[in-house]
Amino acid sequence: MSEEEYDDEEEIILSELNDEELVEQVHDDLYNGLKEEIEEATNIFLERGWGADKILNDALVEGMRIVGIDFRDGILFVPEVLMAANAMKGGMAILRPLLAETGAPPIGKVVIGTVKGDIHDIGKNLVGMMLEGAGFEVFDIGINNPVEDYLAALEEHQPDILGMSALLTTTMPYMKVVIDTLKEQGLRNDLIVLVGGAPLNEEFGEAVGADAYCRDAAVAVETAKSLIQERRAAS
Ligand code: B1M
Repeated sequence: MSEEEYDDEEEIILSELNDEELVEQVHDDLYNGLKEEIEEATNIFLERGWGADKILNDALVEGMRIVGIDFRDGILFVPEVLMAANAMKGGMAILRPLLAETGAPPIGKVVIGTVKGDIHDIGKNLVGMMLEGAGFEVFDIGINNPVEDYLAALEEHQPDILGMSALLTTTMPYMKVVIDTLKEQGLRNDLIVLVGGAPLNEEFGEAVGADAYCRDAAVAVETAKSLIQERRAAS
């Protein structure tokens, strides 16, 4: 087969796929780190009336879950996963304003960041977006944050909530360093501390002294809302 014929046969017109095929294709395109295709597919879903949360969960997050499995099993390596993450961010950037759409005044302030030694930020970004969408004012301090950066952000923004993210078993204990420092400095009781990330669980959240562990972004939003309400009712 000539190169031209091969190309012709390979070309997939995303807009001609039905919803189910397009979801499958997004999983494949994420796997292959194809950012433009992910952006195009995200826009097609929106044109077809899909909600931003459905696109996020069924197409993007599920695609990233598949990438994670092959990364774990040594089938994909860091450069490929970085490309997948970059493609995912392309889709998330389109969905961000939709997830964050809210006319309501802020219901609370949140400082959120990934802990020292850890550069994973997709989940944290998602949590930040969903919190914004729920009406919180969110200050995202990025990745690889030593305790000093958290303290500086708390001082600057005076939030109601501190959110910490960790994706590695080697970095998750750093959350305790941050919380212990807050205690030492007499700041702990002024804040609701929420923690999250794939390797954490409820027991870990309790053990490090957080107010709650959040399994995913939706739980983070619900927990943030209910703990803020409780705290305001108590005062
Ligand atoms: Co990394 N990595 N990675 N990685 N990576 C994992 C985490 C891993 C589980 C993969 C695997 O082996 N299966 C594994 C950790 C194993 C372990 O610790 N036991 C791993 C490893 C080993 C590594 C390196 C060490 C690899 C290496 O270099 N040899 C290295 C470490 C770098 C470092 O941080 N110092 C590394 C590097 C990378 C990339 C840079 C290539 C890339 C990150 C790109 C980026 O984030 N910009 C990457 C990725 C993408 C992954 C996987 C594949 C996907 C993570 C992700 O984005 N998930 C991941 C495998 C996996 O988790 N399945 C893996 C999607 C995201 C939506 O979910 O982040 O869980 P998640 O967030 C959820 C919830 O956890 C929760 O809500 C989010 C939304 O629902 N949540 C919060 C998260 N944070 C929260 C904070 C909150 C509340 C809820 O605060 C209020």
